Amino acid sequence: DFIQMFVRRLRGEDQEEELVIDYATKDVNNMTLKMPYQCFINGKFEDAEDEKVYNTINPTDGSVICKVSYASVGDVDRAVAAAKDAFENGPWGRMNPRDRGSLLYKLADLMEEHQEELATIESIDSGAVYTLALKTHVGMSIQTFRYFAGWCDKIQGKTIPINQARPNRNLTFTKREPLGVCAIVIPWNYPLMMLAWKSAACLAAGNTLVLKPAQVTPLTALKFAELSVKAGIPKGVINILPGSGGMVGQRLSDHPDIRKLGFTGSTPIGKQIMKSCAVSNLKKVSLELGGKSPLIIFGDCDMDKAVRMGMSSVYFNKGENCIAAGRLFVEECIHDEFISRVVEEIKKMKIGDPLDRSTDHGPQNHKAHLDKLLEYCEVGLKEGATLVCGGRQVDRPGFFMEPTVFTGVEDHMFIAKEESFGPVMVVSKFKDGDVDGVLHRANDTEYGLASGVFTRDINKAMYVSERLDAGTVFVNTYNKTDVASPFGGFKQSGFGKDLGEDALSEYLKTKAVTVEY
Ligand code: TAP
Repeated sequence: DFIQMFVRRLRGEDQEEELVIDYATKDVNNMTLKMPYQCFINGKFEDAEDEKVYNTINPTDGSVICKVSYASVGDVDRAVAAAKDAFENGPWGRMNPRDRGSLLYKLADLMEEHQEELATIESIDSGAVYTLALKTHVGMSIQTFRYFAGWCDKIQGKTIPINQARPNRNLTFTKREPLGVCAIVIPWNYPLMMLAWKSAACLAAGNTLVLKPAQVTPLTALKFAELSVKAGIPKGVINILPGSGGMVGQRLSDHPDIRKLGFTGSTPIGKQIMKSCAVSNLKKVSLELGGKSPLIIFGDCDMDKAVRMGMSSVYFNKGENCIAAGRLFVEECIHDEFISRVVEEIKKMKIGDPLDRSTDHGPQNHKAHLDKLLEYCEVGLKEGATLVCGGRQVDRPGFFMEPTVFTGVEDHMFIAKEESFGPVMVVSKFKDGDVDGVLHRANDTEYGLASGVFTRDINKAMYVSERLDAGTVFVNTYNKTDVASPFGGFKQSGFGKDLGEDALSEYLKTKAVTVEY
C-alpha cells in the first residue's frame, strides 16, 4: 500500500532500480556529466510524442551539447493528467505536511551532493561563469528548497471573530489549501534558480506541477527531475517538458485542468499568458516580467562601493539579470570620476571560458540574444549617446560581448527606456542636489521591478526609497536577493511574489469555515 511505498521511498530503497534513464554524457570540467534529455512525465523519462528532438547549444563555442526532446501538445496533456492524478489520488495529497517537508529537504540535500555537476551543466548550457553558477544559480536554488521545506508544516490559517447568531455561537476559521495542478514557465537567464524559486513554493504548498524550461536552457531542469525521483518525490508531482513557448507554454496557459500559472519572462509574453489564462478557465497567474531598474548614485556615496556595486548591478551574470540596473543616474559632481573608475575596472575583467575559475565574464546565453544586444548598442550610437567602451562582439568563438558603457543618455532615447538584458551600462547625469528631479526621471518608466540608491545620508536614502516605485529597493547595495525576502515587480513588471512567505500565498487558496454551536 502507499504508506509502505512512501516509507520505502523516504529511505530511497526502491527508486534507483526503478528509474531507467538514457543519458547524454560529456566529459568536461574534470567530471563526466550524465544528462537526462527526454521529457519527464509521471516519474519517467520518455521521448516526446513523434520522437521530435532539437539541439541545445553551448554558447562558449556554439557547439551542440546534446539533443533534447521537443514536447508537443499531447505531451502536455499527458503530463497534466499525471499531475492531476498525483494531486487527487497519489500519496502527495494525503501526506502529512512535515513529511512533505522532509522530502523537499532530501531533494535539497541531493542537489547539494550534485552541485558541481549541476553548476557545470548550467555553465555549458547557459554560459554562466562556473564559480557564479555554483554560488548563485545552484547555491541559491538549494537554499530556496531548504527555505520552503521549512514552511511545509507552518502553513496555517486564522480564527476570526464574527458576529454570533445568538443564542447560538459561531466560530470561523480559515484553512490554506493547495490549488491543484500548477504550470510554471521560466526564462533562460537563471535556468535552475528560476525553477527553484517557483517550484519550491509551489511544492511546499502541496501542489503538483508541470514546468516548461526555456527552450535554449533545458538541461538543469531535467537533471533536477532525476534528483526529484532519487529524493522520493512521488511520481506525477513534478513533470518537466522541454519545448517551445508557442506550443508547450501556450497549451499550459490554455489547459482546463491547470489552476495556476507562474511565469517569469518578458512583458509581452506575460500579457499573452494572462489573457489565455483568463479566457480558458480563469487560472490564477503570477507574472515576473521585464525591468528597467534605476540606480541613483549621489555625490555623497561611498565611491569605492558605488563603483563596485554599480558595476555588478549591470554586469552580474553578463547582464542577463532581471533586476539589472537598466539605467544609472549619477550626480554631476562625481559623474566623470565614476565613469573613469568604471572603465578602469572593466579593463581588469577577464572575459573567457566560463569553466575557467578566473573568468569574470562569460558568453551571452544564445546567439539571437547576442545579436539583439549588438543591435541595441547600434541604436544607442545612432541616437547620439556616447559609447565610452565596448559595444562589440568579442573576437573569439562563441557568443561573447564586451562589457559596454554609454554616457550622455537622454530620457527620450530608446536605450534609456528599453531593457537590454545584457552587459550594457546606460548612464545619465543629474544636476547636483536635484533629488526630486532624479526621482521623477527614475520613476518615469512602465517597469517597476527593482531600484537602488547610493548615499551616506540616511534621510536622503529613506526619502528616495519611499518614493521609488519598484518592488525592490536596494540602499547602498545591489543584487542582494535572499530566499526569505519577497521578490517581484510593480506596474508592467508584473505582480505576485517569488521567495519569502509571500510566495506561498501565490500557490495557496484560503477557505473560510464557519461553525455554529
Ligand atoms: P520570453 O520570451 O518571455 O520567454 C520566457 C518563457 O516563456 C520561455 O520559456 C518561452 O518559451 C515562454 N513562452 C514564449 N511564448 C509563450 C507563450 N505564448 N505562452 C507561454 N509561454 C511562452 O522571455 P525571454 O526572452 O526568455 O527572457 C527574457 C525576458 O525575461 C526579459 O525581458 C527579462 O526581463 C525577463 N525576466 C524577468 C525576470 C523577473 S524575475 N521579472 C527574470 C528573468 C527574466 P521559449 O523557450 O520557446 O522561448
